[in-house]
Amino acid sequence: MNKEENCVFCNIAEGKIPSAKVYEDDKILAFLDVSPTSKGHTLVITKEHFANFLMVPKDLLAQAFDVAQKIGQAMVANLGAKGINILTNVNEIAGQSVMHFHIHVIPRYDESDGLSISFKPAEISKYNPPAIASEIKKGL
Ligand code: DGP
Repeated sequence: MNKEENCVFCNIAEGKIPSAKVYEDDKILAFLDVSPTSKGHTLVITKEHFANFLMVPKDLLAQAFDVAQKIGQAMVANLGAKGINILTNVNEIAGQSVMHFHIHVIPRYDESDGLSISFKPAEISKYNPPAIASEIKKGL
């Protein structure tokens, strides 16, 4: 299994750094974020080291999202969350600070909790939709 010696999440997965665990099996671990944006903010990781979402094999990715879904359901049922944000950042430009794949599962309670996500909408015509769609399709 691929591990990185100085990776904080590899060290959490190996139990070398303590964490408040929410779920664990042989491949996946979920634990509370040390800097929570709301009560119960949880991170789901693969125990094996992958730098980000784009690098994770699809069977493992499916397992990680399955755990994220169950945790989201438990947050609604047991913490009183009124909604959930699922977030996975890829690279620094997108806000990734720990370079080990993780899914944020963020319970939402009201407008004044710690998270605000805003989109600055532009006109879609600015981006030539058929050309952009065809560039993306070429890579699939
Ligand atoms: P991101 O910015 O998407 O890479 O999120 C990384 C998250 O990891 C950030 O919300 C804080 C959390 N984090 C960083 N170090 C630790 C740690 O040692 N323990 C725990 N529980 N969370 C950590």
